Formats: sequence, C-alpha cells, structure tokens
Amino acid sequence: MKNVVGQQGSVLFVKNVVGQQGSVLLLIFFCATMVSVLGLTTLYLANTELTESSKKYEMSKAFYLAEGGLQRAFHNMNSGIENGWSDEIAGTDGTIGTEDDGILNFGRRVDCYSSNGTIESEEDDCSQPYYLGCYEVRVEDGRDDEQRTGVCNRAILRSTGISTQNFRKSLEAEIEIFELPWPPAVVFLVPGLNGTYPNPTFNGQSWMIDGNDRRPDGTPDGTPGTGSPILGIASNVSVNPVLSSLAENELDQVRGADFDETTDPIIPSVRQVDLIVNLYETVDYLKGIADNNVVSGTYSQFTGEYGNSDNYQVTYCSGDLHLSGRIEGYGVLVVDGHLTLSGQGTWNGYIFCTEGAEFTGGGRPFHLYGAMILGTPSGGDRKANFTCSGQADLYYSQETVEEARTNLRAATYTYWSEL
Ligand SMILES: [Ca+2]
Ligand SMILES: [Ca+2]
Repeated sequence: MKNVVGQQGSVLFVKNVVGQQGSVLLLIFFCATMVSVLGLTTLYLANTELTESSKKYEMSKAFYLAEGGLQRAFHNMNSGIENGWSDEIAGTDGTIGTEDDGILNFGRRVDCYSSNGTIESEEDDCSQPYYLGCYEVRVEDGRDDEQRTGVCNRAILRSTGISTQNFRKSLEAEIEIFELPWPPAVVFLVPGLNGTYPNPTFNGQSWMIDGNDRRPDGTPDGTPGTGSPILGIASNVSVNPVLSSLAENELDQVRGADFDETTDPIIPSVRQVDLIVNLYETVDYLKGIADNNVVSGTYSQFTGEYGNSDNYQVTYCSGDLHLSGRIEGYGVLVVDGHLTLSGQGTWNGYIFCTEGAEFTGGGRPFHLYGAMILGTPSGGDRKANFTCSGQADLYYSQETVEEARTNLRAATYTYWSEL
C-alpha cells in the first residue's frame, strides 16, 4: 500500500510538474537569479572592503610620508639655528621674495623608497617597485609683520605626503628656537601660585651674591664690551621681603647693578624687574633635552659626569636634591624640587630650581658662576624657602651664561596638526 501511495505521490508530482512546466522554468530562473545576485553582492562587498582597506592603507602611507617630511624639515631647521632661520626661509638663492623661498636644501619634492625595511630617498626615479610615494615640504616665517625685522626664530613647516595612488595628507607644525632666558640677576625669584616667591632668609657674613661679571676661575672679566654688572637679586613681584630679610651688616653682601656702598644705609643690588621666564615650561623643556638624569637624593660626590668647560650639559633631577660633598658641573642644573647645597665646589652656568633652595655649607665654599632661577610651590614648608647662609658665593658670569645659551639652543615644536 505504501508503495502504491508512494508511486501515486510520485505520479501526482510528475503530473503536477508536467502540468506546470512554465512555473518550473520560472523557479529555475528565480533560483539562478538569486544565486548570481548573491554572488555579485558578495563579490561587490569583498571588492568594496578591498577598496576601503587599500584606501586606508594609501591614506596612512600619505600620513607617514607627510610626517617623514616634517621630521626631516625639523631636523634641517634645528641644525641651522645658530644664525636663526631667515636664511632657511630665503631658500638656496639667499633672497626673500623669490620662487625658492621656504624650500629647504633637500629640495621641493622628495621621493621615498623602501628596501629591506629601510626608507631611502632618491630624486626622480618612480619606476622602482618599492616606491612608496613622496613628500613636499615648505617653510614659512612664523612671525607676524611687526616682528619681521630681526632674525627669524619662529617658523611654520608644512608637509604633504603623496602616496603611490596619489592620496594626499598634509601636516603643519610651528617651531621655535628655544633659548635660555637672559638673567637680569644672579638670583631671580619666581613667584608660585599664591604670588609669593621663596621666602628669603640670610644668615652670617660669609655668603655673597654678586652681579659683577666674573670668569669661571673667579677673576673679574675685563673683556671690552662685557662685564657690565647685573642685579644681585631680582623678582617680578615686590622685593621688599628680600630687603627686610637682609640685616644691616648684610646689605653689602648683595652686589652688582644699583649697588651703592657710599650710602647710609648701603643700597644692596636688589630690584623688581619684568618676568623673564616661564619657569615651569622651561624646566619641562630642559627635562626633554637633559644629558644627565639624576635620581632624587643626597650626593656626597657630584663631579665628573655633569659636563665640562668644552661640553656644557643639562643635568636634570626630578625631586629634591641634596649635594653634601664635592660639586663640579658645567651647563644647567635643573632641580624639579628642592635644592640643598651644603657641599663645596663650583657650578658653571645656570641653576633652575622649582621649589626653593638652601645654601648652607659652613666653612666649605660653594661657588656659582652664572645665574640661578628659583621658584616655589604655594605651600609654606621649607620648599618655599630661599636660604643663604654658610659660605655660598653666587657670582654672575657672562661667559658661562652665554656658553650655556649658545650650546643649549634648540628647535622645539609649539604645535603640530593635520590639515
Ligand atoms: Ca639658519
Ligand atoms: Ca629665495
């Protein structure tokens, strides 16, 4: 019976099929269409994804090419900072206002190749299989019209990366020549957040703060055209706390500009002047270019590794630093914290210190030949102190200050962005 029913069913089906031949053809056509639509869609999607990813690849390639151009320009500008950037901006013909203005010495357009994982730049050969694309860089004077009289020390770099498939990405950066501030005083006191500078305390007859120019060996600098004294102590806020902390018999221990020994009482070399520096920005910058990083702590020997007279260096300490023994260094000592100096020896150049300083060495002289810039946090602890006692002698030296400023000039980015 089952068989019969089965046969009947088949018969019925066959009959049905035979009876509706047109519908079957339609069904087959429909299925085929579906398959090809699906196939085409899959193919289309895969293709789109491929295009999207290769687009992304081309864009990122253009980005890195642009960045490569920017870095090269930065490096180029950095090595030309000695005489400022007017010559770089004038182009190879040396004249402002011509076609080649802002084109650096590596040319208008640089082709980039990749081989064995390294990128090489060659001009005018795009046929290589490892051709990545190129970058175009141009430099512009970053100063406004009013500032365009002297040497250029600010510039805008624009770099466009162009990938093999002609995708483009442009970057712009502003760079500046960083230079240490010219000190108006041997000790410049920078106010903290509450507006007061390190609370001054002076003790004894053995310390000296002197703005008269000296050579690093301590002898007066008689070089013609130099040697004009700067102030002993200055700040950009009222210097009355300094004046009132100086005992009458200590007034002649702050010498330099404005010092007058003939008056009664003696006029010490202390004055309020304009702010010369953003201490915290400068400390941040110096941290970035530091040659020596010193761990916070107490050092009984601080010599040998902190620069020499032919090689001024930046020595940076994050946190409090106590130098208790022999000291010798050239360049810039940066203490992002409190400095205690109870040892003996010499520092030539600048000292930057963000949280007060104490010079306390008794009977063992310490000499600074240069200048120091001293800040304070807004708290009232010892970090807000500037104590001068013992036998510390803080002397001005144009020679060391100039050496540090010349040696430690560098190009620095002020901003960079995608265009
Ligand atoms: Ca230059
Ligand atoms: Ca030119």
